[in-house]
Amino acid sequence: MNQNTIDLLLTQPVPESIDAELVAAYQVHRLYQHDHPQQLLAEVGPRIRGVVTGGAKGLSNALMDQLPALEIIAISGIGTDAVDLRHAASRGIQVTTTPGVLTADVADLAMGLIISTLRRLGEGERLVRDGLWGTVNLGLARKVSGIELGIVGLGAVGKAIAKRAAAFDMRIAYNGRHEQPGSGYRYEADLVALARSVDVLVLAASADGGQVLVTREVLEALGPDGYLVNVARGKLVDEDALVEALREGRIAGAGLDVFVDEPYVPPALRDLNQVSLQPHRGSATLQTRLEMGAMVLHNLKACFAGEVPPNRV
Ligand code: 8YV
Repeated sequence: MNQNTIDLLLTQPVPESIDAELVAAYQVHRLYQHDHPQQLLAEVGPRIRGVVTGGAKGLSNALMDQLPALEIIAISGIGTDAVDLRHAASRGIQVTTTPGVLTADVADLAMGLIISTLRRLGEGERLVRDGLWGTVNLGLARKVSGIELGIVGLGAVGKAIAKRAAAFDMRIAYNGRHEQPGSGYRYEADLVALARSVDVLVLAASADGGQVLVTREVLEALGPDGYLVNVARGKLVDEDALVEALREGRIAGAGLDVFVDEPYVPPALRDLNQVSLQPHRGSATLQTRLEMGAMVLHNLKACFAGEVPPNRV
């Protein structure tokens, strides 16, 4: 079959070379380039057989339902929380992800946010850039090496964070659905108790269950000397409670790569100095995005060849 007859919908950009490979094999339609997406959907929606999207963006049921010929949702990412898997299954639509290749990047960013937040790198940089060195006293930071680190979700990313944290002499505890005997880290079944016992709580859990893990109570337990770092999903946190806790000094600071309603970031968070912010950059390195793109291409190819895609969820 001539693959060029297959119509694909891209909800967000992919690296140039991956885009070129998609264009060589498929009819590519770019939803993100359209000011009037409904116009594009009215025109090509009935022909679309594949969607390429990101983990955070996913695909709404409303959009899925405008694509009657859809066979595959190829996620460039690991999170499936923004796709209704049951709805997709009921339509016989396959969903694929790109596991493994982004683990190191996300763990690296978690360490970056821990260091940036505790050592106040953003504030220091702003002070230097603003020409205020020697005029304004930044105050002392929080030592990173040797802290007690609580990891929420000891999956691939959580384990990669633990491995890196060990090199910083951090003592590691974790919370998750199950204890993982043999991990070598302290398990704490109660998230409030974990928050109470650590200096930094880092979120690396999946949001598939739709649950808010970091509640007011968890933030209270983290306390005025505790920090929250999130490289998983914004919706795992009660964002309003987080803003309040930060404003009132009931936690010490936060390092955030993800937010409830991206790309919206509550203005209060942008105003707070003790917060490090990133625009969802966990897997955003060229090397990793190329590997993710290659997996997306394999998954699409297998699906349209009538085979089981290698990374079907
Ligand atoms: C990116 C992610 O947002 O893997 C995920 O679930 O959230 C990130 O890697 C994204 O998927 C990039 O397309």
